[in-house]
Amino acid sequence: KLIFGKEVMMRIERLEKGIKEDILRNLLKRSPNQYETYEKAVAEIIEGVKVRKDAALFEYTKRFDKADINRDTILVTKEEMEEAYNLVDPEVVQVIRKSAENIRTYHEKQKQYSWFDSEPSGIILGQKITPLASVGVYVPGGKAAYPSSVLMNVIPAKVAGVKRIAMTTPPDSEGKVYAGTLVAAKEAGITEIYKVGGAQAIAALAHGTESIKKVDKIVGPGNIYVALAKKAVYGHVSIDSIAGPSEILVLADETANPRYVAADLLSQAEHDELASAILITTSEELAYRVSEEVKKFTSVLSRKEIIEKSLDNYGYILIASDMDEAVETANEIASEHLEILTKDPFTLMTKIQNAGAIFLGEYSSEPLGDYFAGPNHVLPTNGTAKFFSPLSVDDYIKKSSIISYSREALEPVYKDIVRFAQAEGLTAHANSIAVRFEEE
Ligand code: HSO
Ligand code: ZN
Repeated sequence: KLIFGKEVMMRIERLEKGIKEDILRNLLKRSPNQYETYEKAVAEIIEGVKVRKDAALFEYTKRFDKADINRDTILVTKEEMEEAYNLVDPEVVQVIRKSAENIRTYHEKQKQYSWFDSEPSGIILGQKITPLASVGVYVPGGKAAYPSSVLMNVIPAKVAGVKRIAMTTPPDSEGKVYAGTLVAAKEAGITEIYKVGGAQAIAALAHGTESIKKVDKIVGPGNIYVALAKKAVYGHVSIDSIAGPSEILVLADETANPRYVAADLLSQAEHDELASAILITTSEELAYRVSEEVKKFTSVLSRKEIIEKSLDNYGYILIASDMDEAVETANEIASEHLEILTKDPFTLMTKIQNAGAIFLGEYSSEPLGDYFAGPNHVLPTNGTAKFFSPLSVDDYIKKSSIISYSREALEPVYKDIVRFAQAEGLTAHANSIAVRFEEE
């Protein structure tokens, strides 16, 4: 693309009506939709594991991961865990530890507690919080395995009080799993780790096999097979929401540092060719300077090819006529990550309705949240921040309602309830209340 005779990497556009609609439509294209081609294969794998259990699980692992796994080798051993610690740089282990601590501290604050309200009349109402008994965490293999994501998925479950947390991750052809995954798992506090991946791992977690006991909920990112398998077992077990490609939206005025803005956009563009990086600014000058900085940085970044593709497909620099227009557009896009780099970010933040995580001020670049600050980096993508929240302790608990009335509390209202039940034509309901006030 040429702008004023200079080649730039990111298109710059004025935020006009038509443009906005085009962008929103383009962004939605990123959600995986060619499901049909994989659905049949996934259904077969799930059925195979459901019926033939371990035998099918090991066969699929041989077929898809080229690894020989059996009942004796499926579980990661103490020795393998030690070996993993030898493979990971001790300084990285230290950072993982510090980060885990911050994640724990943050999520502790999300904890909900059971409550009971009692009235003198003899009414006790309440809500009992119970952690899920067992959770399965899926961790992708090889290139897509992020130790930070292991922490983000496991620690809230630990904080919630989940007793059994099982992890599955695909082995390489030698039957080994990624050392970073193992170290992060151990630091997060889990050791039940199975060397299986793909739809077959999801099927095993959902239905159980001789080697892997069934869980109540499955979380964690994966490729399309894993995502579809999770969808297919939903209802039989619970699942988390299906993660889409990463997104960043930066809201900036003329006070923002263009180098920082460019660097932050690139941080998410490097994730994936389908990732999206958008700047919305009220400053035309900033727009052009960011575009130049993006180009400079990209030429020296290791994931240059991915960045070029993602910016080409889903990168935008948009010039808004004022901040209100910028904020309105940001709310419509409902980005996974939103950075506010303006004079007074906290005031602007109060106008943000839709965003997975909001980063304020020039020292709060997005990777701070990916790795370290403590809030979860598993966030709603693809516009779903309009109705979904970050992964949290809430995802690992459930609630039961508590109801208790004394005779004295029920007597003055029992006829009302009987009437309500009769109005619905449910005489057994009415009787179950009335019987308590009949003379014997
Ligand atoms: N930004 C990603 C998470 C991540 N970043 C892991 C680095 N490692 C979630 O959108
Ligand atoms: Zn990231």
